[in-house]
Amino acid sequence: MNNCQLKIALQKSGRLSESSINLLKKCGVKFDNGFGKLKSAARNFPLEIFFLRDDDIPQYVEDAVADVGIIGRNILDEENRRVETVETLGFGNCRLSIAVPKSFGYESIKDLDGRKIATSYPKILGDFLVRNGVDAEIHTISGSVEIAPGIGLADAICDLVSSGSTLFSNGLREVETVLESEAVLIARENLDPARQVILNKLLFRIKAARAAECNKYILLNAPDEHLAEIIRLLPGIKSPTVMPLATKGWSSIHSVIAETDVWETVEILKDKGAEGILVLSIDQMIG
Ligand code: PRT
Ligand code: ZN
Repeated sequence: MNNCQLKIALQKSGRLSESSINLLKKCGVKFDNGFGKLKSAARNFPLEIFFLRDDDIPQYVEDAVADVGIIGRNILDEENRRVETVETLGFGNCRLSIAVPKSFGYESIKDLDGRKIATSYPKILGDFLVRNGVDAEIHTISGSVEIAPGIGLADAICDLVSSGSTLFSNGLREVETVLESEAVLIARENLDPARQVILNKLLFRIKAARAAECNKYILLNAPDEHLAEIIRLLPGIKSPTVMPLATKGWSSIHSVIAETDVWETVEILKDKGAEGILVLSIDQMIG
């Protein structure tokens, strides 16, 4: 029996945990992720899941303790490990930004010259400052970065932002975006062929699950005189399915549409006389 398994590291508890677990579940991987578990073996896929702190994942992957892992791009870029990014995952979106107190009078990046910036991301910030010809002092702290200006520790901060409410409640204003981040799947270098096969299988399922998230299945009835225009509006994967209805002069059209286009397209379809429009979620989409 071939008992080769791919070892994947996920964040144990934090902002990426739930989405990482859900992604594997959407890929049809069944496993137990009970509270406090450190590792778990999938029941129906050759995968072993480790639950770790996010900051530790790049090193574990580099050292081949895990074969692949899911982390924020921000951690990956800061750590500079010898690992490969194999897929972007579309969750955990945030940006690493520079923010200054509202009273700062910030006009351009040159205003940071000679200033002190507090951050947990000294490498990414340092590279950004060099690229922009700014000579500022970086003060590395590990947490609660947003309070640094208020307690006189720094003139500005560089931290992760998603809604912006942390900056707002600390009287800070976002002035520069240093990095756009999202969760990524990383893999160790030189994966052996047996594990590469398992990774390819997993990647195939991840891509199908991600494509499904971005698309909707649409069904509608339309008068035949507008069929040609409607077919142009709904190109689908290859082309839409068109079937005659029992009512003469009408057809049923089935297609796939980008989630972002749904409402605008539905409005046009209504103008073309479409009726009984159904928009459904897709579980997996294999092109
Ligand atoms: O315990 P462990 O080390 O595993 O977790 P952690 O506490 O270091 O990380 P965690 O769970 O906070 O974040 C994990 C990853 O989620 C990060 O590395 C990012 O890739 C991603 N992510 C997405 C975020 C945010 N959004 C985010 N908003 N990580 C942190 N924040 C923090 C930010 O640091 C700031 O304190 O949220 C605050 C800002 O949020 P807003 O909504 O007020 O702007
Ligand atoms: Zn962490």
